[in-house]
Amino acid sequence: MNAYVETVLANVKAKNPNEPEFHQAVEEVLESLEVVLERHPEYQSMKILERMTEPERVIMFRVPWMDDQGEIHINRGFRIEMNSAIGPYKGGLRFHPSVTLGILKFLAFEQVFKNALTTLPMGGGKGGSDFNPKGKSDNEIMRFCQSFMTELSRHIGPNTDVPAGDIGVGTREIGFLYGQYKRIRNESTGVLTGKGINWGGSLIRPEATGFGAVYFANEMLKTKNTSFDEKTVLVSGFGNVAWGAVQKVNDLGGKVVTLSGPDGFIHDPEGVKGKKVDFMLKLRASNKDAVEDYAKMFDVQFYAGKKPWGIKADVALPCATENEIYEHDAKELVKNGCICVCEGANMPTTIEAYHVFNEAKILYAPGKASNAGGVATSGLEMSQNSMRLPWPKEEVDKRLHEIMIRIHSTCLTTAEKFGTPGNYVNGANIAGFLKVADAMLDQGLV
Ligand code: NDP
Ligand code: 2IT
Repeated sequence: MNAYVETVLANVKAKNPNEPEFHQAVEEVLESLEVVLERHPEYQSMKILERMTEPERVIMFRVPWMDDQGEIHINRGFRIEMNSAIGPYKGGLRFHPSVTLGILKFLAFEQVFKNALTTLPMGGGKGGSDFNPKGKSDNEIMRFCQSFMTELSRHIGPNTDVPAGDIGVGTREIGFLYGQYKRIRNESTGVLTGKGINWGGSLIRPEATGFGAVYFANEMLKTKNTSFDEKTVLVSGFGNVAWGAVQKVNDLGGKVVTLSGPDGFIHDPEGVKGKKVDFMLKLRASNKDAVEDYAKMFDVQFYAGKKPWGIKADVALPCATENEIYEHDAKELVKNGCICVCEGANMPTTIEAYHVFNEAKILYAPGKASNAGGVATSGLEMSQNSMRLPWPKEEVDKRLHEIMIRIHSTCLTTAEKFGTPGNYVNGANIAGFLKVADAMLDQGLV
């Protein structure tokens, strides 16, 4: 690492103790930027890295709510408004007991580069709460969402900050949040994305992250003159992103043989198709936090406490959460002949595991490029809301597909231009960085 990058990283670690995921995300980006900084000393003299690693604003708040038995609970709510150089803060809300300030800062940091890659005018943000939806009733979830939005509403707006879903936040939660925002502000502005179709949502948004990741992976496979046809595919997670990815792999002739949850993974050699795909929605809505029910329902093998990376396959699509592919998993995937790893989740691969893929020269795409289809379609939802005109499904899907193809080629041309052809990590980090950094330079000391 060059001395400037090392100093910036050391300062980030010192100023943000106990935030290992944030350190990891920053390190991965900075690793890619050394060659950019050599060619463009102005980014160093203008302290762009120091600015980008400091959120524009962090909001932390109390979320009191009452359960069905009348007991009071207090959770912590957050919104990280990371960077607004190219548009309003944009990014999801995560409700999961593992949520901390550091996790949301890593996600907000990634979101800045991802949103820049979409080519749409969106800055980066992220928020959420350590609230655990597991085992909660619909009424409890509603009361929590209403309390959360009562505070958040004063900080967001269609031209300021536009939240959406992430882990634990789907259309049901967005509905409760949106309803409360409307009551407080008396405005029907599309201030959240991922809304229901009848109240301002966009067709294809629920599927978009998974569809987009598979469109991206398909472009990667094309560079090796191959396709999804007859490929065996490992998917992790069983949530929104995994569900979209499974559908699109099936459309393109591939076969998904695994799904996973916090409890373990299922192996379905016949493929997750037809009514099994619909069953994924039931699993997600059950608030049970487990994938084992799939194995019971369809009589397939369940591996408790394990991840799916040891199963032989051609393609891996990690779609659950961060840091789920470690160095030994990466070695296993390579050993078993996997030719392409394309991230649906945010930062599922550790830096050491990424180095394994890089050395083995297999296709590997980081989430900030390959899962950008979700937020891109959120951007398209914002456009439709502003026009007050919904687009048909085909129109949204076509735009999503075009955006993913464009992100893919931007990654490859940028990687090539900066001396590491075929390296999607460098391509994504550098292209996203240049757009945001130049916007910041244009706007003075911001
Ligand atoms: P969902 O809540 O729909 O699904 C998340 C999945 O990951 C579930 O299977 C969930 O199980 C599992 N999971 C969550 N936390 C853990 C954990 N600590 N250990 C193991 N498994 C876990 O979320 P999404 O599908 O929306 O999100 C999945 C990933 O994709 C995340 O990394 C998210 O940041 C990313 N992403 C999401 C986008 C979107 O539009 N929704 C866009 C781009 C990226 P359970 O919830 O039952 O614990
Ligand atoms: O990580 C992500 O890109 C998301 N959770 C989607 C964000 C959005 O604003 O649609």
